Amino acid sequence: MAPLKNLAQLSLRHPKPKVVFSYGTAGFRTKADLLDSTIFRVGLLATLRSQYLRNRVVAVMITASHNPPEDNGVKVVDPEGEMLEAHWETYATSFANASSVEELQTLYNQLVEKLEIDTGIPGRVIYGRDSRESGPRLVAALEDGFKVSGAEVADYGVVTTPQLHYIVRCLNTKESSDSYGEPTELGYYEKLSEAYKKVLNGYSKAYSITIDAANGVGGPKIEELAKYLEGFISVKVVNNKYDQPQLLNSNCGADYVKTQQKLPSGIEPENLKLYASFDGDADRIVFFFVDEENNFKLLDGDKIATLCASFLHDLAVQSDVGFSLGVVQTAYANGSSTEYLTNTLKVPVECTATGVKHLHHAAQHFGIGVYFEANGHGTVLFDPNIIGTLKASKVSSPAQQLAIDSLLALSDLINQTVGDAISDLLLVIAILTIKDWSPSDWDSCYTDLPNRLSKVEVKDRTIFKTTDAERRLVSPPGLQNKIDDIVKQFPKGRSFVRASGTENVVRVYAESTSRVLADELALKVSRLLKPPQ
Ligand code: G16
Repeated sequence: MAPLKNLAQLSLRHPKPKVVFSYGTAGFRTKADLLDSTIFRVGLLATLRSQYLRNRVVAVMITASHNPPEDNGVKVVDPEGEMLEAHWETYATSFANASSVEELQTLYNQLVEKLEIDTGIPGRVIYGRDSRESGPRLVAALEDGFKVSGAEVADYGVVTTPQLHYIVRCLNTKESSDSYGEPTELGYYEKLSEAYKKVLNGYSKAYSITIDAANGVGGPKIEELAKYLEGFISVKVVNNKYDQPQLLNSNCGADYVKTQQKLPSGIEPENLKLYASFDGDADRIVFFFVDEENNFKLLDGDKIATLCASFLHDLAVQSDVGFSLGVVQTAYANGSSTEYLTNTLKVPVECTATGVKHLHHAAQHFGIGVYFEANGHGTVLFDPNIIGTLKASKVSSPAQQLAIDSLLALSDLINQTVGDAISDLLLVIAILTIKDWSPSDWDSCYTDLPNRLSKVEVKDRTIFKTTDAERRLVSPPGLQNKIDDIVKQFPKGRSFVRASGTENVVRVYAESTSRVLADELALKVSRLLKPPQ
């Protein structure tokens, strides 16, 4: 095969640093100044992915989501808006780690040959980025990659991650009978707002909510959406300085609120009123409120999952269509939430490894699959066959018709491609409005076991290997037994350790019957990870 035109010349502009890259939980993620070569090479890989899929459009998102401002990242999105297929993560990793232009060219040739990719097809790739300062520079590296691969490309500018997932699916379904919508930001706002109005059919109460936008891209986008929902929702956005990227995720945002279990800066709460926090690229959301005794109350991904599962379960029964509904969680799910789902709501619960890609696939096995990570990342998937059945149902009562209409509208309101803070916000508000529930009604469904999520910096996090959906360590040898011995000393104790796929840390999760005990358990397990200095 002839060498790629310009590869040698353009590679020189993007030299590889002496770092080993790995396509992690959500793509490549590290300090932004190390990512130039990786993103240039992702340009080549994304083009090949499109060519392999016979010219379907794939997307590239440049974001580091909840990470600090100096980080950045990149991930490839498949044509239906799903995460990149797992084998291709390995190819991406090998491209990123090629130590010379010659090696990169060889890897490229080998992949083309192995998968019989027709590189005569141009390849179509769209791309977008979050509001980080390093974004434009990294976009330029990506565009250099496209100059080498000759892809047909379109730049969607600063968008939320879920908007790009939505757009790529729309582009790929444009001509088909299951068209997902207009492949534009405008199309996204119109689709969500129209669906919201349909879900709320007959409920006229306007909902007012304050949102902490983490000083990220979600702020201007939710303000834009709110214009389409005047009279239905009223949104006040705080931490909305998306044009000051050094403030991104700083003392605010979904990750801060979840891990610190406290209010973000910039919020002076009114008791019993609902608030929400987005993360930096608006693919996660958590809610919170302050009760009458001024206690901070977190309504995280587990609470969202249980709220949605119970609401959808009732609609499923009323629709009389008969399909399975299940919930997918990870090991980070609070033990009380799993117990509530299993014993009170009586819905099946599955546990997968961390990472939307794992939850998403597991949720596809259900007629309606609700998946949420405790950190607020999740959505609800409707099996396309269920949609068909709902549409074709012979209706015997107005109540049944209402349930069917609601389910169909919900399948449009809920982003089917990936967890989406904006879509999830509307979903939760719609459910609370229809149920006429206050935040404390929602919170009182079950009581979380007190828990603590800590980060520990270690010399080499790659030695931490897990099994059983990340609930147990198999390496380093002997460490799991020591954790088990500590856990036994705590009532309702549970703790596990895993290496983060987005930050250079090891995460320690602990829960027990009181905050003090959960903190103590987390501390004791954390100490095991670091040999005494
Ligand atoms: C990403 C993934 C999530 C995951 C989170 C933390 O979220 O999409 O599925 O829960 O990272 O992963 P880890 O514990 O491996 O660092 P985001 O919002 O940062 O893209």
